Amino acid sequence: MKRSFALFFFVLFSGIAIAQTPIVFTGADRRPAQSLNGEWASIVDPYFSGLYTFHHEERKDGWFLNRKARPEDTFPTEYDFDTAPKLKVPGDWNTQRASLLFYEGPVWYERNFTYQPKEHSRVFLHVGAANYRSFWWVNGEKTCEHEGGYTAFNCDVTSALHAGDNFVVAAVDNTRSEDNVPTLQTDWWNYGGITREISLITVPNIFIDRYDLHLIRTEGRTEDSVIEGWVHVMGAGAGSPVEVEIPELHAKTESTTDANGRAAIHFAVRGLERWSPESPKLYAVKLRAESDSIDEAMGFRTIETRGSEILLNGKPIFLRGVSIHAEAPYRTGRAWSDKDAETLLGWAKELGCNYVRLAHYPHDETMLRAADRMGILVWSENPVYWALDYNSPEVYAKAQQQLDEEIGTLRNHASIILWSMANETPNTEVRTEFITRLAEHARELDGSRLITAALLVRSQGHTKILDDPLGKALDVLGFNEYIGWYEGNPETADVTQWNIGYNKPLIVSEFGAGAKAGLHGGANQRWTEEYQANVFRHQLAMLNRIPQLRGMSPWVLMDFRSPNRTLTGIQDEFNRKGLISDQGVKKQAFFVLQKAYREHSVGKAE
Ligand code: GCB
Repeated sequence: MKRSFALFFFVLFSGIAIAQTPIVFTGADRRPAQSLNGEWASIVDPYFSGLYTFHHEERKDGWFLNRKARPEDTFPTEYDFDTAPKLKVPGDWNTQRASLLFYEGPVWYERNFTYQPKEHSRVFLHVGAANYRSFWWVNGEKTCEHEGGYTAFNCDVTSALHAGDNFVVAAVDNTRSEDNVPTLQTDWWNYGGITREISLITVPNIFIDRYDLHLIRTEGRTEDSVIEGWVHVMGAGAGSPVEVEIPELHAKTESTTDANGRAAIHFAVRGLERWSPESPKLYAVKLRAESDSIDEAMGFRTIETRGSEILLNGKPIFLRGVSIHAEAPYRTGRAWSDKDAETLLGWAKELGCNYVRLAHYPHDETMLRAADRMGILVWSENPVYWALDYNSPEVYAKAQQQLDEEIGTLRNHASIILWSMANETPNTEVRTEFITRLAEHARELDGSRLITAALLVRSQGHTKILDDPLGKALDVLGFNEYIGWYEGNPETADVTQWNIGYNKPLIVSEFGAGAKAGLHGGANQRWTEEYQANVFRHQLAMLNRIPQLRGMSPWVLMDFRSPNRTLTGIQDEFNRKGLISDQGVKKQAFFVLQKAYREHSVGKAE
């Protein structure tokens, strides 16, 4: 018997349900939803014995059955979600329970809910993110598995649900591994758990799953506005009608799906106000297909390069930015709420930023909605960080899958202008091929934005050279450097020359220095606020001497947890390069940068 036949019979007769691959939605947060946020029962299972037998076979009676012990049982049931302690969802487990601060491994989650089915509809479990690998069952039936800790995914749970009482069980495993993206080494906390919001989304049988609407580039002309893109309708054949309407502009267009369920959109609009940091205008946009409709809130703007310029809506712009981790202000842990997003982006605005680099993985949709509203341009990043196994096709597939999910989910946010492919990767041929391929893939998915990456530079005496061959694949160059911190002293910046090997716009994606808030001393005494401020003064003067500098995002807005940072009394497992402490205390360097941004004394005048 051929192998495929054998597999077919095995599946047919073993009764094992093959879980579906989760799918990507655009605008999932615009759907009516039943929230599953709240308290979930949790069981910490370091040996994963809820999923594997003592001979490491996958269990048929795993903890996903949520079994209750009965008096007539002739065997023990050694787990019980009803008596297990709770964890808050969304939330990382590390900052919720002291014993889990450093925990890496599987944790089981369980939650009961009631559900009333609607006719002619499909139901998806929408997970904002679960780090890193997660397995999902509804009423004991496996519904999906997902890999990647920072992207949203949707599992079809329609057939597993029933009217009345239901339960969902998840096993979330944040074990680091060499062939994960990111890999073993990172400089941030490996927060585990269901870290972002979770809900049940109900859609009609035939529904809009993905769409892309953007303003076409006009090479500087702003009088004509043409919006183009596409709407994909899941379950539709050829010829199904699709409508896009912007009521405020009295603009409406109709199209029909092709054989792949995709309807091309192209329509001219009059009187469109372009989205920009000064005026972050969002329009209500209505999408309709069959019996489905979505109400979006979207901004329209163009982003392009011309020589070494970055043009927003046709005009040169300098990106006054800062890097941000998705770390929660005041309480630490993974950020997820509107309030977290508004606090972080509010600080960026106070600093004088028109731009942020959301490092080092895709942030959640809440953050992007806030950036859209607040008028902050965004660099969004794929977690291809440091030294992945660039030889491995499996690792490439994982990186591409995460990029597909990132772009697929976030592609309609006007705030995002840059897709970043990678951060500080080793300069080798396989790495260049790997990331060039990713960049090509990103361009195919979304030709309306710019592609970048944070590169490394090399030194020759006092000259820093940027000639990484990966620069060829990018529209905008990014690089990180730590003059005054990991090399030399603050004054080293004064004698540093720059040799940039490409005529492209350049963003200095990181520079910075560590300082403990409240620690004072001389301007050359490490870890003091004065030292950090001194590094910023010398850095800003130096960066201003790079002719093609078009932006910067110093490292980093707020102190964040990192297990690599062990200095007792100073770091205490926090990276202290924040301009603001994790408790919201502004350090001196914050005000140095704020002055430069407010006075526009850094970067080319716009
Ligand atoms: C870097 C990394 C960033 C680190 C930072 C540091 O170059 O890109 O993830 O946290 O340096 O503080 O060393």
